[in-house]
Amino acid sequence: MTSPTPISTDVFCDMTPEAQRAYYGENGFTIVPGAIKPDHLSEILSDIDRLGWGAAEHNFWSSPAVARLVENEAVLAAVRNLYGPDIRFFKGVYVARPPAQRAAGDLGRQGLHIDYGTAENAQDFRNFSASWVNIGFYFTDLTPDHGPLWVVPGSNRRYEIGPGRSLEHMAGDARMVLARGGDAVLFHCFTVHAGGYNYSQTSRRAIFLSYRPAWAERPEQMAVWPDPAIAAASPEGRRLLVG
Ligand SMILES: O=C(O)CCC(=O)C(=O)O
Repeated sequence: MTSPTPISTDVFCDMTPEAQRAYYGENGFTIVPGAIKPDHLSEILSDIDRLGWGAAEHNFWSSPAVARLVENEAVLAAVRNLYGPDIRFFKGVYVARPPAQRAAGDLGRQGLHIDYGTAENAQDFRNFSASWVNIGFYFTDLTPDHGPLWVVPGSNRRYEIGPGRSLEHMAGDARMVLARGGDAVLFHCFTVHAGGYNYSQTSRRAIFLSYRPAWAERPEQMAVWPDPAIAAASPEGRRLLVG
């Protein structure tokens, strides 16, 4: 796959809070370089080996070093800067991608998608929170062959796209992010992105932690418009009101 110059994580070093908000609003993602200190990262990697985690691990609490990431100061400061002081952590999963052979015709990455809505698991209604951010903490350096992250800058502001459908028409605008082990990438729930496949010799390891502003608690039941309003509506109105 051809790609313009990868987005350098250096751009994000020493960003002011104002610049971070502006960049995130414009592009739908931001990076906290070196969010995990080297000693902490070593602890995490040895815990993962010791505990024998496989391709996905939801009980990441079993590693105290990994669980500490939920309160990572640098990342929480960024999330609060972007979403306000009152935030909640609501979802997390560790994901490992072992080395794989490049198959003829494959994209070299997952399909482009957004995390809002059905996302990777149609049964997971937490992804329907009205506003949230997914954070990829990368434990290994990403390279073009080692699972680069792909993002479509500005796709968070594209209102015609939605979850659960092909977004490959945006592939020409996708940029590679070569995060380093210890970096955290924050992507808005509407930002189009995809994780790269791993054609290297070593496993690609990361954890994805999701936060939302407190106000974006998922309602137990979707509100519906009153029946009389629907009955009185034109066909166009009904299309807008029903479902
Ligand atoms: O593997 C990655 O870097 C991205 C993962 C991803 O697409 C997701 O969590 O929705």
